[in-house]
Amino acid sequence: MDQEELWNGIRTMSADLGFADCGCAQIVPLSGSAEEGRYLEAEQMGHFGKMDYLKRNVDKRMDPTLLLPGAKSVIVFLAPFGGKSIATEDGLKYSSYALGNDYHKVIKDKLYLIASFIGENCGQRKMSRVFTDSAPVMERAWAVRSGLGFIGKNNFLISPKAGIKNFIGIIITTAELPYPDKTVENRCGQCTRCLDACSRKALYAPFRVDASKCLSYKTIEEPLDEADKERTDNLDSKWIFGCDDCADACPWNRFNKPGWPEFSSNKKFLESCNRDFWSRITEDEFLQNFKDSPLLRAGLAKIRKNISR
Ligand code: B12
Ligand code: SF4
Ligand code: SF4
Repeated sequence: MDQEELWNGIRTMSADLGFADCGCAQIVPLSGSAEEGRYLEAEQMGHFGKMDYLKRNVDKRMDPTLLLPGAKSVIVFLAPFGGKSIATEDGLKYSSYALGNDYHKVIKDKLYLIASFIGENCGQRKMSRVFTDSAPVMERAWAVRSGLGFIGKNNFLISPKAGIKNFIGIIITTAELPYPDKTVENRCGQCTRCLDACSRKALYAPFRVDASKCLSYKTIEEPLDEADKERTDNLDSKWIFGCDDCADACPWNRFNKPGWPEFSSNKKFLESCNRDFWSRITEDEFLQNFKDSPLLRAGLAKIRKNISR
């Protein structure tokens, strides 16, 4: 297969597997780029909080050939999770990305099929690795470089075709592809809805997130022993896992594609997970009920703490 045929095959498979879009970019080291500048700025300003994994492997983050020697291309896929967050009748809110099966596995299973296709059809065997939120890869930066969209003032990769509620999946491969020469200009205009919606002021300026203040960090990533006396959700409702305020405020939601069913498979069950449920459930029951869910990452003790403060 020549490069064009290979790329057409990848695009067809991507659509057949339900991805909302895909794009590719030639690998060049990001060291010295604007993306690296913004990353190092965030680190130096202490915005990564206790997410120490962001401070490690910065060399790999800036150079995908350190993850796969000889890599030539990054292929980026958008997996729609669609939908809105949910709230229990007593006001506990769960983020829209967490209503189904763990997206890492769901997306990677599909990416492996595409990686096999690349290996089988390149003439000589090509190597590929698949990632989704699982390694030091600058996923949003590569999505932009692949021509899939622009970074909004809320930091999201926004696709003019497929909106804002999309996970990013990545294949890094030694195969070469016909790289499209397209960039999507920022289309936020004068809008500031996401900044206005962020109750924590974690979005402290357009395009700038202090992740250490973000409710997504607070409810999932922040170590349990970190006291957070300032936490003030509104009186009627409380984010228990993740936060959608800056995403839900965005007018680009109207371009969202329907989310994959796997990403909302626990919706009904979570709607019943109220304060009483969380006070009664045992550790074993939690592990059993949430073994395939993104909520497993936070753990029972953290979720209980999120409810109590
Ligand atoms: C750490 C992390 C977090 C942290 C920090 C987030 C942050 N904004 O930095 C926390 C826990 C807070 C978090 C929250 C969320 N996350 Co998160 N997170 C990540 C992770 C693992 C690394 C991100 C990172 O490196 N952050 C550091 C900052 C500095 O880098 P960045 O966000 O990638 O931003 C770069 C681009 O914007 C790039 N850039 C490229 N072109 C341009 C152009 C301009 C003009 C600008 C300004 C920037 C820019 O420059 C920046 C620095 O290089 C990625 C997966 C990955 N490996 O990339 C997922 C990821 C970013 N998260 C994701 C999701 C879904 C979320 C949540 C929506 C979950 C939720 N509902 O609670 C929230 C959204 C919060 C928000 N407003 O961003 C998705 C985003 C998908 C998308 N469409 O953008 C990702 C890509 C995971 C995935 N594979 O789908 N997350
Ligand atoms: S996810 Fe919530 S807390 Fe984090 S930046 Fe967006 S609105 Fe602010
Ligand atoms: S809410 Fe408005 S400013 Fe924020 S990302 Fe969406 S379009 Fe851009």
